[in-house]
Amino acid sequence: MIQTTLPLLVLLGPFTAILSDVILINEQKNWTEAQAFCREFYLDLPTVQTDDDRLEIQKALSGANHDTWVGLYGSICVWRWSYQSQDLLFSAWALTEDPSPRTQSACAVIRNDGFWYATNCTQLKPFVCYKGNQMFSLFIRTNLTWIEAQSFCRTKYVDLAFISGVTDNTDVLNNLIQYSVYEAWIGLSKNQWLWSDQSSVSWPSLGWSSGEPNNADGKEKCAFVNVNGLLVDENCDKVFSFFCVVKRVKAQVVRLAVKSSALLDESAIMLAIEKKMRIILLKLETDPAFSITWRAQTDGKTFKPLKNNARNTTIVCKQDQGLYFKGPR
Ligand SMILES: [Ca+2]
Repeated sequence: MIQTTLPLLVLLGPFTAILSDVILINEQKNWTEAQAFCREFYLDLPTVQTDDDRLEIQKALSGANHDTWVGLYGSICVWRWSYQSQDLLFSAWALTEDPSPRTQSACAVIRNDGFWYATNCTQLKPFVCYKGNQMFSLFIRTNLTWIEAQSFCRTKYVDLAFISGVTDNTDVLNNLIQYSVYEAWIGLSKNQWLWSDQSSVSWPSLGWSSGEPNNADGKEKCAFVNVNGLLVDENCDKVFSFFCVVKRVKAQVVRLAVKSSALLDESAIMLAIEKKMRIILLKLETDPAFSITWRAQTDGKTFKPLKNNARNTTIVCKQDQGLYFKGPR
């Protein structure tokens, strides 16, 4: 007996079927107002980290010639390493310290007891530079503020001390003990860059304009992109036009017919087709994070027998016109 079925296959997922678009809002707002506007009417200020992001920004700007807010801002709530804005995976806070976000002091020193203490960034102290490859260098001749020390270390070496584990901490401590230093800045502060949509910051791929971020007057905690699509840190109270992220969900519906000479085991057929579809989609899409779901017919079943045998091909895939999808950005 020939049994032909006509099911609907729907491709729809929380990640894959989402197409992200950026639009330009031609209203003058400060950074906080711009963020609130995007979050109320759209999704968020955009993350501009990859070449694709920069291309999308340029497209949204479509020849307009002005500076435009994006979602990058300096957080004072999260402790991060100065080096590549890395998260704090290892810590050696002194027991008396409160490294919670409520702490007002926003920079950290290592003391000659080997523990870290939060303190005011504007104090003048010796400091430890990070030379790369778990190598450190202690500077005691000139005491600097945390920002000055960061600038010095970034110019001369890699960054302020980046302590990734016990061994690093011991190495730095031994330097302090050797030169009888009470305490010194390490590269830990609560004033690092974050994206409004919580994307993690990939420091090496951020496209800063030349000489930026320079945190002029210590007040530049937000970032805009200039006409070249490059990032510039700026006072958050300045007003600019801004970009918002708009996301649309798109689904691709595929209708297919299956020819079988026996009664169909629906679940086995569905599994086999899903496998086949995954192989096809993986070839089409660079990002594998799509999902496939089946659409039930009005009778609650996925497949239903055709009344005649007009369709006699083994598997027919037909893409509906005008629908497409794209992987997550
Ligand atoms: Ca600046």
